[in-house]
Amino acid sequence: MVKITTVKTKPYTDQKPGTSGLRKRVTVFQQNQHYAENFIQSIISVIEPAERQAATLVVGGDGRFFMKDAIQLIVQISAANGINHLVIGHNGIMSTPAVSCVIRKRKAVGGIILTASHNPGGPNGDFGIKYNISSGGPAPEGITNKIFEISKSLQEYHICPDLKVDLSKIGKQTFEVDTFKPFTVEIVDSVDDYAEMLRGIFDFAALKELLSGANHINVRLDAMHGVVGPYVKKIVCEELGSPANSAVNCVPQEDFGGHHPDPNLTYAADLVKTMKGGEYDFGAAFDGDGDRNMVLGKHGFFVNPSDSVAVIAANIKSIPYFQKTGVKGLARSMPTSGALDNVAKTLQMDLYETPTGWKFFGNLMDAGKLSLCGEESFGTGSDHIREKDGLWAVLAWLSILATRKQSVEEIMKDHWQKFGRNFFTRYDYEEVDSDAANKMMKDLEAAMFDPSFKGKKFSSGDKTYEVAIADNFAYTDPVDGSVSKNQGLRIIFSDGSRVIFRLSGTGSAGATIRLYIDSYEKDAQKIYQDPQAILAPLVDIALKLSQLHERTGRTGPTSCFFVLFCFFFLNVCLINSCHSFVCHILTNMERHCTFSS
Ligand code: VG1
Ligand code: CO
Repeated sequence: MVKITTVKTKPYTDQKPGTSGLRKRVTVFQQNQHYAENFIQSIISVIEPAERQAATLVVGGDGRFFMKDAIQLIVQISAANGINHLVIGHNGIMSTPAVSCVIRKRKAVGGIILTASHNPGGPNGDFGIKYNISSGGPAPEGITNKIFEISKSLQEYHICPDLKVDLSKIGKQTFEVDTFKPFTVEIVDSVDDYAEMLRGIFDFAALKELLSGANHINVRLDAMHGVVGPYVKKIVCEELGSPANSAVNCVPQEDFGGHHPDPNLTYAADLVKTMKGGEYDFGAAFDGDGDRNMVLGKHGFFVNPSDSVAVIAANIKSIPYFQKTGVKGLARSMPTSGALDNVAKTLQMDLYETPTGWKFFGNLMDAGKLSLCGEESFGTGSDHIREKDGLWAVLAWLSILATRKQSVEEIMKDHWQKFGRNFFTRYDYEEVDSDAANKMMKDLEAAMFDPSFKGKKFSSGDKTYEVAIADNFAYTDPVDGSVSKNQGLRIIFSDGSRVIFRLSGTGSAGATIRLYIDSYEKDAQKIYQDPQAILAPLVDIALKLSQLHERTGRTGPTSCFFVLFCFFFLNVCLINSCHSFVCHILTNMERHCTFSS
């Protein structure tokens, strides 16, 4: 019989889940007494006691430092609170999309994911705990608010301190706990259920032909020492026949090898460099927990994430799953470029614009209104689960390559020709003083809400933009009517160009201000223009209007999309054979400007 102990504790005031769970430095979880215990108890407390004795919870994480400690606490606290059954990934490993898949398949009441996504790991890095509900999706705001409320008044938690499970042993372990029904911990293969799901979505025979048939393409996939490694190995290499050396950094590490497990041009620099060599036709990288993806074509041709979802939408019939389900609707987060809107309009599909964060897509999917969605922050996914899904996105792209028999670059350029092009950039100002950031947003909002603001003209160089709409984005969920306010300050000009300011909800220190710029060009003659030149006047206007630099004491962003511009140049100039000149610019610009999200 395992003993239950009730431990007295003091509530914390800062356990408010952000865009995607509670994220803090590892030291915050480790050094503050009962910090992790309190939050885990607060999560479990939102599950009705009456439900718990029939409840299954799925648990898994991205392998980062402190994950195994947190899982043992979840086991001990679940048992003491009368949860009946836990399903845990082998050695604790399970990607975010796989947890979503397993919650749905096992009809669990929910799941707990241990990850801080693309944030660095290790003893001085970040840790995170996220709660997902029975649909498999991140808990909506109604539930995360409840968790936060409980955490602010928590006086005690229940735990079975002597209960220990062996996370390395696949199979069931059962324990007698007090008067409860026997408590079962089931350790499952991290990949099996997820792989089976993908087999039902894609044409694996066609993908196998593409990756290992007579006229196969060469791919390079970088798991960045995150959780997706075992998935890539088993599915892409073993099953679809891609050679073993086409997948790199596939062993999950507690500190991600000391790197940021962030799939973008800065942090996936090794992949970019390898791709530039021209040996590979298709490249991709994933983040720590496997929900983000970056897609590259031959010679490092970069696919902007806002474009990626638009291309998948325009070619959606290449994926057998959608032939079966039909296409119910499309969605993007508000700051994501309007590339998807152009596809929706042309193909006469419904388009939804939601606040940042995957949790807002869930209701639309559950209600049968949404099939495919994406975010500018390297997230793409569909209603096969309720999380964004990095490997799914890669197989979606490979399905399009298999069907169209064209290169990534040809497909992208063809898309711009047909739908026009959205030029997009994002500037991140990380770890700025919170008070300064809040004040800047408040003052900017006040200026925007002045009645004279609408219709006002702003100029930079020879460009003039007239304000058509200025608001603080609020979203009313079309399914349950819930309202989410303060989702970003949005200025839309009369030509459709947009400037957006938003405070990040995933940082672990200070505030992060994000500035997003989106500008659309339909003229086929102009779609290969220098994006930097096109966006520069809007950046200039945005910075002047907000006084962002003056207010934060910064002279430039911590990171931005400029590197992306360089890659664009590289491609154009490769065609014009001025390769070495561009490489020179590229190296210089990379030195001055990074991009992360
Ligand atoms: C960021 C991105 C957002 C994404 C979120 C979680 O949030 O902007 O699009 O959904 O991270 O992604 P924010 O609030 O910092 O802008 V993940 O892969 O970190 O779970
Ligand atoms: Co992630």
